[in-house]
Amino acid sequence: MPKKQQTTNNKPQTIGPLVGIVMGSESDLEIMNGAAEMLRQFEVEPELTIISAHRTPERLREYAQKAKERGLKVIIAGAGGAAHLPGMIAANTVLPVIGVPVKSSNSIDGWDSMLSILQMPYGVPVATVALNGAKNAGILAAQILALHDTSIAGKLEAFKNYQDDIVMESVKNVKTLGFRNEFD
Ligand code: RP5
Repeated sequence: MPKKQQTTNNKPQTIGPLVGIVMGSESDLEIMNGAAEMLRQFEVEPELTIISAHRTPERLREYAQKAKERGLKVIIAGAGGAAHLPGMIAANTVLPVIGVPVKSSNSIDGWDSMLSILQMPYGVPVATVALNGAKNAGILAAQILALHDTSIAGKLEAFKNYQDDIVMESVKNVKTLGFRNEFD
């Protein structure tokens, strides 16, 4: 459901999605859904669709060129194999693009996708996360939005604290196994 915000004349106005998640094929969805799940943890509901750089080049161009005027702030793009989607999205918009290399069925162990997304030429950056790192792409997108949204920033702080708690729980567990630790 799109969020509503109160306008000055008190009529609620629908806010469009702030993050667009795109991927080259439906076969990428299992991985790319991680970005959507992560964003929902910060109460950001992204839009999500399929765009293939090679099979739907016109659709790619239209999506990237209209993204800013449609109100998107960040685009997360994932693809496998010869993964030109993130780079070509970045070529057609000034919005920040986060690239997710996907280890797909047609991939040479993920390397083709990683290098295609990582090795962008000067002037057209793509912020590349780890292979299949869609969850981190979701967190990074939330961090970008949090620069201008204190509510998302607060949720990110809570997420960091939660991660700290999980590690400290492990520290306690490992201590009980009898290993030497003079730090804690
Ligand atoms: C890429 O080729 C897609 O992003 C996907 O990772 C991979 C395989 O696509 P399908 O053959 O499953 O459509 O373009």
